Amino acid sequence: MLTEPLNALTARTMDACGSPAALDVAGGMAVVSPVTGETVATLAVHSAADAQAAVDLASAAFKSWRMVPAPRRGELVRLFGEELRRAKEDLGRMVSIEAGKSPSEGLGEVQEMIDICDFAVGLSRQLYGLTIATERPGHRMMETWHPLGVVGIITAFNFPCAPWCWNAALALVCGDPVLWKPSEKTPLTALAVQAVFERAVERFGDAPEGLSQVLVGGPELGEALTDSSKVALVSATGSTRMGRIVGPKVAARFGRCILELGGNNAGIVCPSADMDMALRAIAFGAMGTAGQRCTTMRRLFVHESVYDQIVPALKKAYASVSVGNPLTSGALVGPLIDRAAFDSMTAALKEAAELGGTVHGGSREAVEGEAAYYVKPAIVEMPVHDGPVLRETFAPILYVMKYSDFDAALEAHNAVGGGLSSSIFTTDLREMETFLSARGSDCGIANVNIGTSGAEIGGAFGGEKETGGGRESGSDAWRAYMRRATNTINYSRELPLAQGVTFDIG
Ligand code: UN1
Repeated sequence: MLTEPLNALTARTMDACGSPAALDVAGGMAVVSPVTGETVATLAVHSAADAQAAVDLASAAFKSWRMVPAPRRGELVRLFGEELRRAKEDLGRMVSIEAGKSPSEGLGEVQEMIDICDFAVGLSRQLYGLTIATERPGHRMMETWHPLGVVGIITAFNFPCAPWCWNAALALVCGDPVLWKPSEKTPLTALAVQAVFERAVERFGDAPEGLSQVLVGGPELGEALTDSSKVALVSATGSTRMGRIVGPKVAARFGRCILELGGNNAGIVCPSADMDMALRAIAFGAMGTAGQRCTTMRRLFVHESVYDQIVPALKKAYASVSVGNPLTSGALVGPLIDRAAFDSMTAALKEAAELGGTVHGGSREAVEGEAAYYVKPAIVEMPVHDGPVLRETFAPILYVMKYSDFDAALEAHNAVGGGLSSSIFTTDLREMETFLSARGSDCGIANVNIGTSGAEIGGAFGGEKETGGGRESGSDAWRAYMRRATNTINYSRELPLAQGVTFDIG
């Protein structure tokens, strides 16, 4: 039981995060919590002109921030990581209020931010390029990495802060100011994070004004970022539909893009799989965050010899999973974000049934009244790999298909638009290595004996095909936030031309 109204809890949590944002602006943008369907705040919105001013301020900040030594820039991110640790519980609660995540998942999202800050601090001393052998005597060739410019970050409701931080922590150590356009459904978490960032800025002392800014409002603010030649890189997380708009706009002005779009992630359960482990991994991958992760497992191919072993166990787990208010109940599955999500889930299940699918679950649950949308996750046994199975429906639906031939299963696995994440459950070395090979999973993330979701920050995160091709977070993703210069230095007294070309002016 909540001991206070949700809007009071929201105000108290925002206050604890240090956010000065007014939460009851007359005529402002309503922020609705999916937990109860209540409006928890009405916020002032930025105009397109405000966005232009923010871009200009960020451009000015770039001029000085790029000259600050990278390890010193890392110090700001180190302080931010410290402040995040202090604010973890409050930020996690904001994620739960705005996105409907369980406390554990809300805190997990904040932990991803802390982890990427730690990563970025180390990176701030490792932004190095290669020294390359030259064909000319008395010459040296090397690569230098320089700050790129202003980075625009567009984020989605389902991860209201971690993806911002994957981008921002790297961008800041790379010498780039950041401009954040959060989802209209989750602006409060963004404002809370910004307040926590401001605390780090204060302790840091001499960061330029406008190094990190948040733009609250509608699509016209995203457009201001995609259309401005002063925004060097746009990193956008969201639907493939959104990416189809953002990508061409940024490309038309030769800006850079990192796109992290929809997935249609699948698992393959092979005859030799550890069934208990597979069951648990699939349950989290498919039902966690109420099926609203871009990495959610949406399709499952099960070998015919183990189908009757694992599918009944899965159906049991689906029937018994707890669905409830994430703030009060300890339930594993919280609400869908809104009515539109519920409608698209219902429509997909109807379509699946029309194609011969057997639907288990999927009903609306009576939790928190008419304005909140809680559902029993659905598992659908499909006779065909077709229709809604080929699309991403952002809801907890797992389509299960039986297979007999591994290669055919692999082919079906790859026969969808999305290319984000994938898993194989096997203890057979041949199947495992085939899945990870050039003819295996075509996704940006390919896992063995773990689910499709819950990636660590140390790896590059993103996917192929309609997922957009971008990579964020760990590994060498930092390179996207910098520009590379190839430098050739002649320290000889001669001027030999490359490729043996002569040009003797006498
Ligand atoms: C997303 O859903 O946009 O791998 C990001 C995961 C998380 C990130 C998901 N670390 O599930």
